[in-house]
Amino acid sequence: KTVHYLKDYQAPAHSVSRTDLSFDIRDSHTEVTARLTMRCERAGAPLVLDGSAELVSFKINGEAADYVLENDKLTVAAPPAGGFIVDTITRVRPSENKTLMGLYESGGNLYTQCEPEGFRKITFYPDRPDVMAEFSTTIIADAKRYPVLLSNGNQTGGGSLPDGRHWAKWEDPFKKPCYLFALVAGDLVRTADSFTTRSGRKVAVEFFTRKEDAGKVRFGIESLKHAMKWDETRFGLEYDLDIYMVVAVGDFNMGAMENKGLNIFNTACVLADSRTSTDADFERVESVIAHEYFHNWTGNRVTCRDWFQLSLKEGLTVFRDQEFSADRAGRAVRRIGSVSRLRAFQFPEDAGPTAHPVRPASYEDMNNFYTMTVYEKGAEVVRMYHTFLGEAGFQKGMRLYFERHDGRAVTCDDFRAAMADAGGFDFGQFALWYSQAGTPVLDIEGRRQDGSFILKVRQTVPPTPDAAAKQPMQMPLKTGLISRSGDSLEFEYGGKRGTEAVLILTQAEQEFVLGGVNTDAVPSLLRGFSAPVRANYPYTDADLALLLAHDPDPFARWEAGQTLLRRAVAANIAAAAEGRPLPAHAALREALGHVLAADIDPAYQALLLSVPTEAELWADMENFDPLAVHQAREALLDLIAAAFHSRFLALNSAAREQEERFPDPYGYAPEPAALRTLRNVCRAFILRADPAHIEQVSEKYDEMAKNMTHEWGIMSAVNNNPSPLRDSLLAKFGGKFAADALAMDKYFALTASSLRGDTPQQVRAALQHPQYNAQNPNKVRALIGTFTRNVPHFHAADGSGYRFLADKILETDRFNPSLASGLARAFNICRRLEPQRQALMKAELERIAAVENLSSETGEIVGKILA
Ligand code: HT7
Ligand code: ZN
Repeated sequence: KTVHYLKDYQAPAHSVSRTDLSFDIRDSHTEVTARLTMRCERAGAPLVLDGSAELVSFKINGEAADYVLENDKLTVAAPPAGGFIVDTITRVRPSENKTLMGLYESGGNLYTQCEPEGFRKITFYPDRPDVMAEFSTTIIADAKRYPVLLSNGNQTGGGSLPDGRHWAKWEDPFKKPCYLFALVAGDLVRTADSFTTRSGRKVAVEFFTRKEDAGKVRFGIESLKHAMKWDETRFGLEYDLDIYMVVAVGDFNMGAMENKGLNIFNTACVLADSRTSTDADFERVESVIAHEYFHNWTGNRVTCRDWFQLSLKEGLTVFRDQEFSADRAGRAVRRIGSVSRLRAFQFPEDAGPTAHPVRPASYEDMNNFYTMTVYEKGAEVVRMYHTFLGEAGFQKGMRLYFERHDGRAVTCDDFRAAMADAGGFDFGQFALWYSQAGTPVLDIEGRRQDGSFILKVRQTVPPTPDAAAKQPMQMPLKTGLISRSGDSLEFEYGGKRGTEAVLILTQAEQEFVLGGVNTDAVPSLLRGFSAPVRANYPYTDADLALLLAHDPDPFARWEAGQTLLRRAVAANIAAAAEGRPLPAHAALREALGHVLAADIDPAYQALLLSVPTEAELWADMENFDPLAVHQAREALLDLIAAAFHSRFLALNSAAREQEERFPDPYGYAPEPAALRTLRNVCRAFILRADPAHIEQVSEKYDEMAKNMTHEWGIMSAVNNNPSPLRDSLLAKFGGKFAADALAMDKYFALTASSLRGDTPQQVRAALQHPQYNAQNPNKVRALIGTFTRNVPHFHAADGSGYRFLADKILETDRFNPSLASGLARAFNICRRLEPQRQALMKAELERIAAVENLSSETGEIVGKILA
């Protein structure tokens, strides 16, 4: 195995100023002709090109050249000094390529995916992001089979050829690394629109889909135009080409790809209509469309020097898409959603065998580093700059970043330097956020003393597999104080008086004196989740109830409720372990009663009523039995459902009445969507308390199923129901949406998430369903991925869930290693489980590791978990 290290970085020995490509698409294969205009940048260095395609011909300056081809590297020992031309011809077979990397076929059309190292599957090239060139692409293909021929930049030529073939030439005037190259050829329908930039340039906006999906692009187009406008208004950034194209493809490994001027999207992240998409799907489309668009500046115009710097573009662009979504609708709800995701998925990654810093120090396979840490923790790191500098200071930093680095490939340190220089702020210690893995823990105590409130903060960063000893980090701790009567208290800090302050943590142990406090106070800590840490404070339940009722910071208020709920689950676990009756949770019930009565945003109310997921609850646990945690959580949900049954019924009908008052009540818009979120929370509690209610649901299903959000909410609420009515409802759902691939993903997810005893058999049966396709990542994630989050079935005590997953990983690894290694991450939890399950999981991991020809991607993940 080859491990790549950040410390070994060397600037490229050869640059490429122009890349002229020609794709001759034939039925059995595609012939790729590449002309690279190169220059030697380090005298005497050999020329090394990456490539795994079938090489037909290789010339330097028009002459056949001597080369060695080994381990997907072509080496010319003594290339010319100065400038020279490399001409290669390669042959690729897209219909045989099931990895969905490089040039591949999906539904008869051709698409590319080059990030991070897919370009080398197409031709021989210095496949690294710091080699940036101007590209031209000529595509020649049968005009009937491939009427649409697209690549990056602007179309500069095209026409008909003999034998029913045609051609198109595209030129991209912006220098780019090859990972941003894209080509699409196929029979696609174009939906056109336009956007006029703030400087008055008209940009053509074109979306391409299969014919049957053309009716689902309107929302994506509107989202793009909102994103273009927002980037001008909030970041001062304008689009630079004359055309922006988006292509939807059903077979795709991730959400979408920001290729210059030609984004390629997983259908799940661009297509939406309210019959087949939930409100959450609409929101995802809006944010992914925005994310890819924002990459045009943060990623494409300024790119990464090397793949270790991936968070330079991804963390920053996630921060930008989060801010866009927050500005569009519901800042508080969006922020809590991002924090929940981080805690449920990134915190476990940071505490497990695959933990790595935001800027990893090494990798075996780069595909494994498109992680929650690089993306979501990376976005939190960017958010901390923003918290320290404020909006104006942060934007000044962004302007300096573009001034210094436009058109270049740079590092996270360059970004940090721009923020420091623009803001006049010392971000020296802040570098540790890029090099230290692990979620910092803050143990905080508070006391009143001589008219002040004193906070003592101890900071520890836990050991991770890459490093045992850690240094304290620089971070902002946004803090307020709440009086016993629920008022926000004023205090003095840093020479200012106000109700909130950003305390700057830098040391392992630090005291902060908040002056002028002459009354009893409860601290409101980590407001807005100002740093990606775990914060502990010895709150009493009464303190938490006070914060839940009165904290003006929506995150801190929600967090107080979550802490009460976490404590209630913990109390259930302890009682069950000791054979005691479960507690009655009177104080929690009282607090939830106030939440139910509060006149607040329904989406926020829904969040306040949500019990932390198992993945979040496991965060504080070692050596645990997942079933015991699951049962304790279920018991708490049962108690809440029973205690407030009539309130949930009333809230649901009140929300329905409000929803029906909207002019387009069932189309997507943030306000009715918020009501539906609350209604679906109510529905789940109602059917939990009264399973027999399924009969009414079944009778009235068609009347209630006003759009996919309603259908999804109803189906989720009945999904664990033991009645055969649940099976007939699910079968009806499957029949109704049989022709819609994305809606069928929901059918498979429902099948795999049911807590019913027959779920494993139903999942196996679904593998044979005519609409299931083991080569389609959306389907595999909907069925198998969902199953890995079904706690009682995946963690079945006999190990059958683990065995099932291992079988699927091995099957998938043979044709799509990225998809397989993603599935393997479900085993990350291994060493934190109780010994018996740990042994069962380990046995499956060892079975995978022993397989000959296992991919390096899956091998890296499995190897780290077993290490
Ligand atoms: N930058 C894009 C990454 C991506 C990708 C990576 C590996 C394999 C397939 C892939 N498809 C897209 C996505 C993004 O962050 O915008
Ligand atoms: Zn991205």
